[in-house]
Amino acid sequence: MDILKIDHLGIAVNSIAEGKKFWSDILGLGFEGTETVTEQKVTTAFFPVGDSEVELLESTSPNGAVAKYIAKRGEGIQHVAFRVKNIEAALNELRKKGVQLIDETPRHGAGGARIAFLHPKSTGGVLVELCER
Ligand code: CMX
Repeated sequence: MDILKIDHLGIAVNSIAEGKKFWSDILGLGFEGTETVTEQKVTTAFFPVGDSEVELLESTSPNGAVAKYIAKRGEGIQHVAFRVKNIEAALNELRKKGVQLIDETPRHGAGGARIAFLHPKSTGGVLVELCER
């Protein structure tokens, strides 16, 4: 499978407005505005860093994946996203290798990306996102 780069690091926060104070106001990263992905019950904010990005994730619902993550572990890095050339080919390869997929087929993510998650139980405890743009 062709993994091109780390696309972004997803960081779960209670509030993007609060999180932005560190990532943008203090570190000086650019702020590209927010986007709500209703299907994922999350509002996202991207901060470009060189060829990758930091993504802050604020839940839109108490039963969303990000809210559940914060309730269990507190704020912090929630997932690592790899940019792949062909997401279907990557999922097929991982399926054959016995990796537990959360998404059998790609779904819609922020910024028009097609994304799919791999289960942390199959990856040594890290929620991994594949992302094709
Ligand atoms: N990183 C590492 N481990 C995680 C995790 C994370 N982000 N989220 C959950 N886990 C662990 C839990 O700690 C738990 O481990 P134990 O069984 O050892 O306690 C295990 O995975 C299962 O967790 P759970 O609480 O039983 O199940 P959930 O209902 O919380 O579901 C998961 C977990 C990963 C399947 C679910 O959160 C999911 O489908 N995530 C993918 C979607 C997502 O996170 N979307 C938000 C980002 C949107 C975007 O970037 O666009």
